Amino acid sequence: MRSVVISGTGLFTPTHIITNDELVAAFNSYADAHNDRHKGAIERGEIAAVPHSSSEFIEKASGIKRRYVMVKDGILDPERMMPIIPRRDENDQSFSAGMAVAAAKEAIERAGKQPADIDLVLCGASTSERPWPAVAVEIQAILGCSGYAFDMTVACSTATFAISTAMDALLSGSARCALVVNPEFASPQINYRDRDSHFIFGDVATACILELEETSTATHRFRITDRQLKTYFSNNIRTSVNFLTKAEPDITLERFFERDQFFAQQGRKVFKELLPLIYTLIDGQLQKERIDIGEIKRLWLHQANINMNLFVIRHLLGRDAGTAEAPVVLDEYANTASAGSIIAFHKYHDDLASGDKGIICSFGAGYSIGSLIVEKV
Ligand code: CO8
Repeated sequence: MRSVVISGTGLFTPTHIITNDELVAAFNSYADAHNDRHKGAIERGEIAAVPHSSSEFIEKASGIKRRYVMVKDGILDPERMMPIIPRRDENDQSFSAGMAVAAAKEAIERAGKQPADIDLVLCGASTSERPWPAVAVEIQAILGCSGYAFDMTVACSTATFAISTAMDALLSGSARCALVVNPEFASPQINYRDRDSHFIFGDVATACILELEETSTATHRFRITDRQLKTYFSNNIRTSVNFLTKAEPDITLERFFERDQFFAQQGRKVFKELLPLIYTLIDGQLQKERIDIGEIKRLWLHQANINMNLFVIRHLLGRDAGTAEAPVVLDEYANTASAGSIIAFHKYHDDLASGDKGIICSFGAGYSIGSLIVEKV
């Protein structure tokens, strides 16, 4: 039977860094100014005061120490709490395409391919700069790829779902070589005035080249031996930003700054509901493939929250794992939505030997879970 390999990966990391301390200082200045402005209403009990955020809480609750962003200007301004991103002309390259192309070039080189070898470009991210023309088609044109291209999203599981979609195309013969890119430009979608979520996301782009094993020549190739995709509807991680907002009868500028126009979640509920779904899916997948967890050399897990990952690891292994076994990148990158597990895979796979097995697993909004068992060729 023919098999599909990931034959190259790439990573684009933005240059601007925001530490927890910087973010918290801006939030607390915003909170103080807000509380001063509404002192009377707060004292009368009409509105609640905005409590301070803290770096200690963020690191303990999430494991995040800092994040990269495409644009830092404006985010730390307590009067604005939003990046300042001038509108790009339609003839200018989009941010997402630029991020994706940078990651793609590294993946193409590592796979030993030329852009013209690629006849399918799949661009998948949690948020998109525009609905159409597809960013994937723009990326296809910039790189000079052939064939066809399209965008897709399954929130935090977009990368694993896109890899699976690319596999289908390769196995059916509708493509010979696929590029999957995940430009996660998350920072403008964060509500920097919301203490519960102002620290969660960072920007990044990842890329993977997929092809049939028989055409691949790269040194580091990973055969995908099994894939499990699963979704369950939940509003616990949600954004309601959409093209209908501007048609609402009582539309105002303030409406665009309301909570539901940004990323919002019930973090505790997500924790409680999603965890059992994740380890049940992985347990079932290993059982189906008759693989003992002891044979799994590496777990490249979704990078949203360190405590979630520790929980999944303890359930699967019956013990804690070192970072060599289950790499952590969220301390440096924060939650990068669908790119997280791919950053971990990209940075921590070269040392594995032929025959070594690992799991790339993403989970998040939807709810959605995508789990790939891979084996080094
Ligand atoms: N500073 C200080 N204290 C705080 C802060 C803060 N910033 N925030 C909350 N607190 C307080 C709370 O008020 C609460 O106080 P009290 O106990 O007095 O009520 C206390 O700290 C505990 O609060 P929580 O219960 O909310 O804290 P948790 O321990 O649950 O941690 C987390 C919060 C970190 C959000 C955690 O719940 C979490 O990470 N959950 C999992 C979430 C997850 O994995 N989500 C995945 C979403 S990503 C995804 O699917 C992609 C979506 C699309 C992305 C779009 C791009 C933007």
